[in-house]
Amino acid sequence: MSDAASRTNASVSACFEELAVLSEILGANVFKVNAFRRAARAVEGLASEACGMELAALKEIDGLGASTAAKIHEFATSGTMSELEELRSQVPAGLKEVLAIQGIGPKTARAMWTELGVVDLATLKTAIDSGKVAALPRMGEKSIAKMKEAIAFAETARGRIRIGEAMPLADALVAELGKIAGVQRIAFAGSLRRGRETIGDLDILASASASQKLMDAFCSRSDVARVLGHGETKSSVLTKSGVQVDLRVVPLDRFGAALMYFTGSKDHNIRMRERAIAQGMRLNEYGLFREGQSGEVPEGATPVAAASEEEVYAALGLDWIPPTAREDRGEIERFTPGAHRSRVIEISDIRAELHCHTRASDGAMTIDEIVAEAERRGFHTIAITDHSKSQFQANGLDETRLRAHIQAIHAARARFPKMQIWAGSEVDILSDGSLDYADDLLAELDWVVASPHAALKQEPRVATDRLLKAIQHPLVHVIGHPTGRIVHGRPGLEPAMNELYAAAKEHGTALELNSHHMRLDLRDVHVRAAAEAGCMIAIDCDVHAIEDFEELRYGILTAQRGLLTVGQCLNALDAKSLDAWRRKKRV
Ligand code: DGT
Ligand code: CA
Ligand code: CA
Ligand code: ZN
Repeated sequence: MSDAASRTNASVSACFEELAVLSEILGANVFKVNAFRRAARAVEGLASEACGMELAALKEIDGLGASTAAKIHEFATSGTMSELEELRSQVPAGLKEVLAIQGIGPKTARAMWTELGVVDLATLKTAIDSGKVAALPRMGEKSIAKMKEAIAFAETARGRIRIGEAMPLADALVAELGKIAGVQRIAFAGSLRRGRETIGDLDILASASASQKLMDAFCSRSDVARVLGHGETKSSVLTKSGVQVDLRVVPLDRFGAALMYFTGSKDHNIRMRERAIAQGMRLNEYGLFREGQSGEVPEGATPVAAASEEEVYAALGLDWIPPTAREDRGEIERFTPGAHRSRVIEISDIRAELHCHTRASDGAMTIDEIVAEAERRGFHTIAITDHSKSQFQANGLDETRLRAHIQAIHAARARFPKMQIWAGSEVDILSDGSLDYADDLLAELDWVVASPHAALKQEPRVATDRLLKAIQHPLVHVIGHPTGRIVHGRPGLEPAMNELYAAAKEHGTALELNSHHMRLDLRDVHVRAAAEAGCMIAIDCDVHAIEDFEELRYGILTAQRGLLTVGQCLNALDAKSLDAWRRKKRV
């Protein structure tokens, strides 16, 4: 989290993109706007760090000029661009939310702002309701209806961040604070520990011999934008990226009870407190206590259990309940000692990646690089599934290129004799449910993932029929990201999920749990229902670059929330069984 770490090409590129958007809103000329956009793309594609380069070298880069190169230089030394700060001060902060609404670009945002006084979502809603937005040029009834929908969606999502953003932040914080002298234990709790797809705020719990020192360090980190509260046992800060972090310090011998309390969920905690009361005890963040003669817990009483979560659950007559199951969805029955339960999937069970993209379409790696990484991770199988021809913006493969790609993938087998390497495709499910390649070509592929990418606003019935058709297709192994939703981005298709589960089971087609934190599709409740319906689930990372393999962590948390058992996860099968499962679709 040092400053140097934030001066990456991605952050430089984001600055230029923001410069482009802000100057467009402010009515700058199109050449200037385009120069910023070009610079954003140029920096994004650089192989080395722009912030480490000399000014003269920067100017030579295709897509950069004297002025944009100077801005990079400024960013490298000061961590910001003065023109960007200047523009930010001229544009209302709330316009960012307005721009994030689908269908509102910088030009429309500018018109709404300058002509209608729209400065944030609230004023946008007022302007829509008063009919003023409809009076803008090129603004149809349909686009206004879509806008309203998008506003409602943005409002429900507001203030929460995706797990893929929260987790690295929490990991870094725990590692950094854990190094401070006197810190005995430290862990994150809350919705993040439960593995929810979005997180409201981060809850960190620590035990420390010198709590004031830890609190001071926490509140003075360079990443802190505002200190919301600074006490000896509880402090809260807002980071520069707008995330609230709460830190609580508790006695070491009460750490388990506190961890349990602050992990939640609230509903789970309520169930546990009721259970304690029914057994003549009281449960709070300080421990589990036996009530005295009066029916109250005496002052200064020693807890029955408090140091570890295991002890607290055991004293309540339960096995330890994993945080992902603490949602008051039947976990008490499930974790009663002696209750039958099949083992839920874990990250170490995963031995195959069945959805990934190479440079042939929109990935960053070669075939050999992907296979080598899969092998390094201890996987036995990799299926290469580049995009099909309709995905032209993702450089999807036409029939000729795909046939050559199949050859190239098969040729890699000689170089990786221990790996099971499959030539596949992520073939588009077109809006009517037909596939983007003809059956004869699909039959030449070892592995077929069929996914919806476009037409994601279909009526539920149309969407259901479209997906059913793909599930029933005899050559399709897996339905990739079945709803096409983006967490915080778009709701995606809303098919009758039960019909999909039934068909998937009947036709032996697996449903994907796409692990990427932007997708998590199927989502946790879907996984649970699909597993109960007897479907097979493929947990894949949709790898486009080497770091995407790490997204598996989010897929596994989601699968655990869905109580997916090892036996129902394709990627947990041994190499032979997985191949046998694959061949059922190839006779
Ligand atoms: P979030 O932050 O909205 O994603 O969700 P959580 O679950 O992290 O909620 P948060 O940060 O408000 O509180 C963390 C945990 O602390 C929560 O899961 C349960 C516990 N907790 C907080 N306030 C209360 C409360 O008023 N009653 C009970 N029973 N538990 C609470
Ligand atoms: Ca929280
Ligand atoms: Ca909190
Ligand atoms: Zn994909």
